[in-house]
Amino acid sequence: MKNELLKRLFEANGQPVSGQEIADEFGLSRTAIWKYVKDLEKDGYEIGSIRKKGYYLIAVPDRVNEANVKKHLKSTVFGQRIDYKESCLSTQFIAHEEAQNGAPNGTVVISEEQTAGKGRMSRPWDSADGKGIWMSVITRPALTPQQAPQMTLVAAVAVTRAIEEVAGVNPSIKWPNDILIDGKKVTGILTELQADPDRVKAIILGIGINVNQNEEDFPEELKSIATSLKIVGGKTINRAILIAKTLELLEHYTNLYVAHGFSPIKLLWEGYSNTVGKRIRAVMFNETIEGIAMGITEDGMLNLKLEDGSIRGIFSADIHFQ
Ligand code: BTX
Repeated sequence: MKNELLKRLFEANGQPVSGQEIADEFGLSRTAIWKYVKDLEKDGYEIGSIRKKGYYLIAVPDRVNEANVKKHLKSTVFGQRIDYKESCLSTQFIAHEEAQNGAPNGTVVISEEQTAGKGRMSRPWDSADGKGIWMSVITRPALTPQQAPQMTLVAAVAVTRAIEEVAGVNPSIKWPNDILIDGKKVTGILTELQADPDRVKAIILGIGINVNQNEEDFPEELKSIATSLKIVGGKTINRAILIAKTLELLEHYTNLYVAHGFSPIKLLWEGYSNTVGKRIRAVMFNETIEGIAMGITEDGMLNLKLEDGSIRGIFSADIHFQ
């Protein structure tokens, strides 16, 4: 009911909405509607009232809750179900549990802050309160587990394009999962899998975007390697709009990948890549190799040309430019 009331207030565009009419429509008392209004005010909405006319919306909190995101959403599946938290350990933990319990394709867990946000290999992910986008998208594409790593690249293309469109900046992708601006990390993507041996049950895409942090919001150890869209572009970005655009493009590119294979994604990815052609050091969990990045394969592997001229494909590594 609270969401319904909010929707009506949004739709009225600042004009009053009659509490009595809503009460009648839903078979509630006017006091019940008034309680929902008070509840919305607790959530940070500013709501005015005019005697005999009703309630009107004055200001919306800078929150990435369901109503604020859905207002901008154009996707048909991704984001239709949103689980919003003010705070949590990690949206990734929640999404895993929800996926195991049968959450539908496109379910999104969004949190204002994470107190134990995580990157790959259990590294920490700094997730300041109200400043970024910390979300996990549960996808259930018809893919084999071997095709799952490509979803990191699908997500990277979607997020990069969304950032470009909404913030008007020029990000590039560092293989496999970093999105950089001016050489600093603005986004990280964590892809985790729930699968049977022959089919994907769910791919949980954890997406962390630094949006409205100022320099001083980053901890000391990240100041030289991390940046935000606000630092780069000089203006505050509406996070709800960026989430909606990201979900729209993520749905579009996931469908493209499932229907037409990796080739169209590969082309888009290479257009954004800052990795191809560079001399790099690739640190994997059991070895480190050096070579020139030649491009990605149809499987999403990064091809490295080694000193001896041989080509080696790698699926997952931390890469350093030399
Ligand atoms: P990664 O392992 O590639 O990057 C983690 C590394 O990035 C850290 O070791 C640190 O050096 C640096 N780092 C930490 N926080 C930030 C930050 N805010 N900005 C830039 N650099 C940082 C990348 O892993 C994958 C991150 C996914 C995060 C999302 S947020 C929603 C979801 N929930 C969750 O717990 N993780 C994902």
